[in-house]
Amino acid sequence: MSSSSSATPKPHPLDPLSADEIRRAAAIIREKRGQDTSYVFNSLTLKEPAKQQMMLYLGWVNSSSQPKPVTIDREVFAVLIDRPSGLVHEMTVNLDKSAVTSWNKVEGRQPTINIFEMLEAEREILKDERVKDQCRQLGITDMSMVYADPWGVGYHEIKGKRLVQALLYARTSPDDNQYAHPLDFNPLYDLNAKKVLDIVVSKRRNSSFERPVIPMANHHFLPEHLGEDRLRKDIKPIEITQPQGVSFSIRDGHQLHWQKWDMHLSFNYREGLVINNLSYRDMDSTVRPIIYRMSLAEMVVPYANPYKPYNHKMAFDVGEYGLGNLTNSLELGCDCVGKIGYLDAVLSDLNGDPWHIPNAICIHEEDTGLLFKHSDYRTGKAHSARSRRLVISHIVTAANYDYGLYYYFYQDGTIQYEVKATGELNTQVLAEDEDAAPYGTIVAPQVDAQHHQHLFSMRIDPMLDGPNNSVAEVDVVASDLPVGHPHNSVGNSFYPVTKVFNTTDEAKTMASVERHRTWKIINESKIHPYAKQPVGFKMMAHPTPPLLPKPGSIVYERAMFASKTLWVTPHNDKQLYPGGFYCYQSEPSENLGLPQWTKETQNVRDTDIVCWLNFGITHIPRVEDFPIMPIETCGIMLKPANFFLCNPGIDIPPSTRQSTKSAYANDATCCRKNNL
Ligand code: ABN
Ligand code: CU
Repeated sequence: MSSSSSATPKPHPLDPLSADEIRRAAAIIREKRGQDTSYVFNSLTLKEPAKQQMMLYLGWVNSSSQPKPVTIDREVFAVLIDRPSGLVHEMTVNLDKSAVTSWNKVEGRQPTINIFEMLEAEREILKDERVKDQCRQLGITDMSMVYADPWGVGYHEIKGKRLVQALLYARTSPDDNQYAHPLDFNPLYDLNAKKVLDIVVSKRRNSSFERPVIPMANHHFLPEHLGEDRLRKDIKPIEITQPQGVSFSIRDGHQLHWQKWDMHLSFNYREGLVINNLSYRDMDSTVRPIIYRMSLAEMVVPYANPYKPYNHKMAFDVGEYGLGNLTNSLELGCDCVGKIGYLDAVLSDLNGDPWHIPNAICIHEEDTGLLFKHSDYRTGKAHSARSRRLVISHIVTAANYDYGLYYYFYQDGTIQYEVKATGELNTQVLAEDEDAAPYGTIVAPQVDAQHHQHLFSMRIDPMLDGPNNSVAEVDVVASDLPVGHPHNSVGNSFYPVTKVFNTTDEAKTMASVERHRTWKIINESKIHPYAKQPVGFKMMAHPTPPLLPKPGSIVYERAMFASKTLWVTPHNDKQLYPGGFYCYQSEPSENLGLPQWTKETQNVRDTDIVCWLNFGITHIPRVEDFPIMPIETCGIMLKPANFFLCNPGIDIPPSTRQSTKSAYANDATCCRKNNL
């Protein structure tokens, strides 16, 4: 990632790799592998320095035994795949030493699939004679009208191969909505051998037909297809202007400053955007560290249909495909409006060459209504402060779905992460007389949008006023004293019950709406002078559905991270992905990631911890989600809770009619005329 405007002379240790660094790392690896050219570069990414080293570098901890490092070597973590054998090579390259410093050969594991492998798979699948023959049986002879979305298989009984199942669709024109014309068979394809291995034709469930007639009715949403006449004519422009420019600044390409917030932005092929070293400047100018590192570390989209081949639909869009790999290049004026700071991303392709995503990350400010207001009803004096948030976002396209991924920072210390799910429902074909219930909704004739969940896992490595933190669960309950008791005489009493987690086992917890459950990251060494409690930030993930597939199912065992709302683990530099590093085709019985790391009970109290906060949506598609889905949101929020000495936003200056350039709506058409 590089700033569109300025070059970075010397990288910060957490800066993503530059194009030049990617080129150099690939060259060092090529030289090391010599004549052997039977491999592709799966990923080349920054090997992040150990947290302990970074804390010294940042001055966030002091050590009498260890000096503050002035520079940290730039290291690259590379994953290569041999073709056709599928052997995986993990290599570490030290760019300062121009050397490969470690090389592991890994058997039986599948790394994240990248966009170049997906495009290659689609080309090969559509050339296959058996695929063409299946299309002919459905009455389709023009293969240029057929499209293949290569999905991971979840887990497959065929072992040792890098597999995708292709979901096939037809298009009536190159930019038609293909999800309106699903085909009824899925080729199973080996990415390393570049071969179709099998074709699975889905069976009709309650139909008199053996194969459906593919629905070819168009369900368009692009304006050029809808036609000018169908577009609304009564929308007047809203313009967002910031006549004095923006209130944020970006230093050295990745260091972001906005009012009292400071942070470092990074980006990688897997998690996409990563927020590092987040701090807030308090009223007395003390810089208070809050989070060391935060990212969307995994997600799973389990589908509900129990029949072949659809029971293999369980997308881990972070670990299987990579949010960085799936990131869009954003468009000024539509994806983000107003004055926008963009950062470009640089990833790598199958040859180990840099691959640029211009305008990958959008940084801007938004007015979010009132931050606070009070009117004195006696004097009529009112004071209102408007709330503004800093938005840092990127948008990913995961085949049919698109996810807007938004970090928000507010003036009162609130941190929010929001996912906006949009794009297109994943659809399957039905025969003319077939129904979809109870596993899907018929969103257009013969088009079945199967029920599913979107479950996300946020990795939050906190740093509240120091590296040692704890987590407390806070439930709000009615007093258990009977009505009439001296301490509950009229029965109104309720209170929060706080339980600090001591161990990884205690910390595996579920959301509870009835108990208004929240969690609090606290620093037990720092007692708030007024509240007489440890300083803290509360965490909320409401409303969070449970993972619906059953224990013992493939998806439950592979995505066990989603079976709890919160997990807390002791910090470990190697534990970044809650479904495991090699989650592509992971073995259910291995329970990779969080369940494996927490098999043994470990202390999580007053130590360096990581919180894994899960949230999501259970999506029963609506007809109105088709042909393109209006945004559905979910997310988490962190709020200071007895961290500051008062509302940290009280110093927001009042806004006025002049400062906001507000005006009455047009008299002739609106409210004032009607005295409203
Ligand atoms: N949602 C599964 C997926 C993501 C990206 C590409 C193909 C399939
Ligand atoms: Cu959905």
